[in-house]
Amino acid sequence: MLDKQIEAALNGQIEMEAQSSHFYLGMATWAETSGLNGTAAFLYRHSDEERQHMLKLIRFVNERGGKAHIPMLEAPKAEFEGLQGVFTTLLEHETRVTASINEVVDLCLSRKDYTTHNFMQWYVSEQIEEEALARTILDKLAMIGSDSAGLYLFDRDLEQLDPEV
Ligand code: OFO
Repeated sequence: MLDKQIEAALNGQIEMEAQSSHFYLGMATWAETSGLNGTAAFLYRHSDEERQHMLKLIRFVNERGGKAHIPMLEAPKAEFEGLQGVFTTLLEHETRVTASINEVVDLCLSRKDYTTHNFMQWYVSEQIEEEALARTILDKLAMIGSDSAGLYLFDRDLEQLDPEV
């Protein structure tokens, strides 16, 4: 049976992953309507992957005798200050997600729930990759600046990039 405090923390994480998916959907829509189809494709895939992260948690909570709560979500941001604005917002959000995952891991250790601790390790590794990817994208954007040929190639490359590297 899942410890009640752990169950609440995992439900909080379900909300964060759902919110990530929702936020990235807002970014994808912005990109698609700004003529950035490669970026939109990347962000739609990212949004789908966040939904998978949420589902994985939902199934875990329910299978361990807890009850997953499907949260109400905050409306995603619809306007951005260009691609820099999108990926800065994304990195800030992912940093919050990482902090939240670390809190769940801490709680697992203090409650001696090694099963959930083990399950959460996948999320710990995933966060390292997601933050690194967002930083690489921001570095590339800083290099490109306002060069339109560079932005065209950046958008085209993002179409092929897997958010779950
Ligand atoms: Fe679920 O990895 Fe981002 O938020």
